[in-house]
Amino acid sequence: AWKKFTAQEFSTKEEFQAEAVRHIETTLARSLFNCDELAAYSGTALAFRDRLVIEWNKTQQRHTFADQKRVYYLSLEFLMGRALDNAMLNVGFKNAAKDGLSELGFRIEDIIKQERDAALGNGGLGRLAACFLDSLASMDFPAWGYGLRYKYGIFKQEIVDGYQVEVPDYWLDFNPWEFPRHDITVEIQFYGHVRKYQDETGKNVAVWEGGEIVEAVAYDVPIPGFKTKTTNNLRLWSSKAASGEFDFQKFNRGEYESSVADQQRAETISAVLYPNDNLERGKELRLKQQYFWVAASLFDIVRRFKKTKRAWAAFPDQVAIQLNDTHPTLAVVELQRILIDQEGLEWDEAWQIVVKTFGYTNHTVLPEALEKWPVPLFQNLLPRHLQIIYDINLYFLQSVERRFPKEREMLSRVSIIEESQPKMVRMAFLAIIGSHKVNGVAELHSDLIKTTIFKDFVKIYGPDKFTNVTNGITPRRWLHQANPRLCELIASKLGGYDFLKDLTLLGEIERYVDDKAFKKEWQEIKYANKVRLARVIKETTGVSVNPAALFDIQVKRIHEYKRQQLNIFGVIHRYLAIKSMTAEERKKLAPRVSIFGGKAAPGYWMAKTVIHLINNVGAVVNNDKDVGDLLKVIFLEDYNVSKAEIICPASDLSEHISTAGTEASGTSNMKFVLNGGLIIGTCDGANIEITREIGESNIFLFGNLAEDVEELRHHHLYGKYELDPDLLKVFEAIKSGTFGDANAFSGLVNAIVDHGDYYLVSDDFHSYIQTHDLVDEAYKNQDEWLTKSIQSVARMGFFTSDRCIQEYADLIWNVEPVPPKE
Ligand code: 26V
Repeated sequence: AWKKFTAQEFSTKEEFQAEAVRHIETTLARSLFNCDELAAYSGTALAFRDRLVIEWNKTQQRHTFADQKRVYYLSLEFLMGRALDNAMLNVGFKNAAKDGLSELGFRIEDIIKQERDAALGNGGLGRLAACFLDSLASMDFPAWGYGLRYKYGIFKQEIVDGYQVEVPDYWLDFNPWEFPRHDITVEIQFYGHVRKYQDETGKNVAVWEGGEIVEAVAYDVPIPGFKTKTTNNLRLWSSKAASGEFDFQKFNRGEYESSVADQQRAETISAVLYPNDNLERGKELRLKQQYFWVAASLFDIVRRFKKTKRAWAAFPDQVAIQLNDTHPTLAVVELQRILIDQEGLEWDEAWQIVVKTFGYTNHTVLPEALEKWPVPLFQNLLPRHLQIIYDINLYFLQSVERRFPKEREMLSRVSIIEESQPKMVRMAFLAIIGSHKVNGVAELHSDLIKTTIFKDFVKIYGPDKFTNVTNGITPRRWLHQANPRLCELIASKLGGYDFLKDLTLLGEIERYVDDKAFKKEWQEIKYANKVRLARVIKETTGVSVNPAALFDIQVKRIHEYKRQQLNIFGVIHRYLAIKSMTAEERKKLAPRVSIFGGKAAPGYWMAKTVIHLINNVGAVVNNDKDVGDLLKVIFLEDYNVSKAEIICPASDLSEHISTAGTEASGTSNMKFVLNGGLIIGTCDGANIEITREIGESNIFLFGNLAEDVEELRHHHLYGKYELDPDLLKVFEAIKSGTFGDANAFSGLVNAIVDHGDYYLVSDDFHSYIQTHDLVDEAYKNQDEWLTKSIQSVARMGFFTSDRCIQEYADLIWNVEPVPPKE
């Protein structure tokens, strides 16, 4: 019999040191005499990893025995950031590590910084998936994430002479958080053809033959819950050449070069994350990534289900699959294919199972972001799937025709196949038809999809198929980890850290809005967080900023709809105003630091121009003696999750200023408010619900409403309209070369002047400037500002991702937690 083995469970600093040192000396084969920060990181990570792995194994065993319904979250992006601090805080014993490291001559903050970000995502959508994993584990749900193990995550951004330069992010050098499962592989087929025939019983049979095979290898990442032993699994698939006989034959024929080339081609599938956020380009490799990942994941899920030896009809009682946007929509087709082609189910029986299994979350209404694939490309890469899509479409359109015989024009509008040249497969429609629930990510957004892009489907299916789950964020990373001092202050008043598991408990701190000592400490913590950010700004840009100035921050992907251009035009307006002031007038002004950060998609010229302009404005303003501390303009390079952890706690004001109706939710708005920052924003996405929760007096709203956007756009194109005079002055300054070569920015200006100002920058400019003046006034009264800050934090309970996950569990998945027996 095997001896029961227990890994060393440290709880004191000495025990931690023993474990870390053992790993440094044996696992890493390094001598303690040349133990640098990277080695200390590795030893620390491995010591905590051991603890994680034990609970991870137990959790998986427990979930298997419990034999309850599991959730599978399919996402092409998981923007995880660093894992060590999260592991230490979720598992506990961070203090043991801190003291242990300190004795060895290291500061824990420096050690944590050694880790590379796991940046397998573009922005909000990928970070949401990461927050959801944290909540699922913290709430004891039996849940797995499925994604792709990109060799290169989102590129690193460097700023050279004011321009964005992209550098590859090779992050896998040393990654202690992943476990390769070389025994868990799936063969994935591409290309080939379909042979159809009738078998001896007269049944129609389709066989997908030929083509090529690529192998998927599983890499598992443990996801620890907070204050629970539940440790869930994130399974990422990596591609490699199939190790079957095929390439051996080639090899034996002496085709060494081409067999190596085949291998390279196979590995290309999981090589790189597509860096476009909200732009679909219809590249074959992207469709290959999608099918590769979906087919491997479904094979895995089906294999697990089959071990329970249940009838197929029970599949939706055991399995809930959530589609994070349309990227995994092929899963709908793949499950239908498995059921009818491989398991021999009848079409209708199979289709019922499919629809009960899937839920689809929409994350955007921008038309250029909606996925469509050319039929010829599909036909070539996935011939059997295209046939099944045609059948799904046929049965769907037949039912629509029966129910709405008088509305024949509706058929072409709702068809999965767009009758264009070439024909296109509309993935969102396929996702709706293949799911039992469709949700948007904030109230306005969920209403908009029902009245615009999916209007016909609401008529067809009724309103109950469509629902809303407003996004949320995990307070573990975005408060506990990012802002330990604020967290500690709150815990001291609430008598512990329970609020990190039930964020509505934050409401209790509102009792302290008039407590002078509390307020003072609140203010000091914000100041300290600003000092911390100012240090990063100095180190990375060389610019000194005054931590007493108002920190005004906009960090997110650069996109025209998010309107960083509105922000920088506003900054220029402020600069021009300062220049024209007398010394007396300047004295009355509140000093400001305008901070920007975010990546532009490499092919998105307009977004790159915005970055260029911000940097050029900074170069002028930051060196203007007339301006001094009154205004500084900073572009922080390479905005990512770990930078966000420093930035969010350091804002006085953050900007969420998208054209109304374009930002599905936004989630950084929640991170900033949770850390005591106020918001300037439009009536868009989750800003609306944030306002409802924290109160109108605690937010600076401005601009046109979503309901007015269509008419304004029409007016720009066909009516007579004049641009905002203050904005025109800003354009004059740009055109006169104040911020360098005017030609460089003519496209940006002309989009507004000549091309209809699609994002309504001019329409909102006046209201934006006026609202910033209100901000200045409000900031002068620090006591009231602090009241707003405290009240806002107290009322943010709704925006925990735990609440979202509970809503998904109740409304969409119908799953229960499987808590550990203590
Ligand atoms: C993503 C990609 C990735 C690369 C290839 C092409 C492509 C095309 C479309 C998309 C969809 C992006 C949708 C998205 O990121 N939406 C964001 O989702 C956040 C979480 O729900 C939400 O907070 C943001 O408002 C929304 O923009």
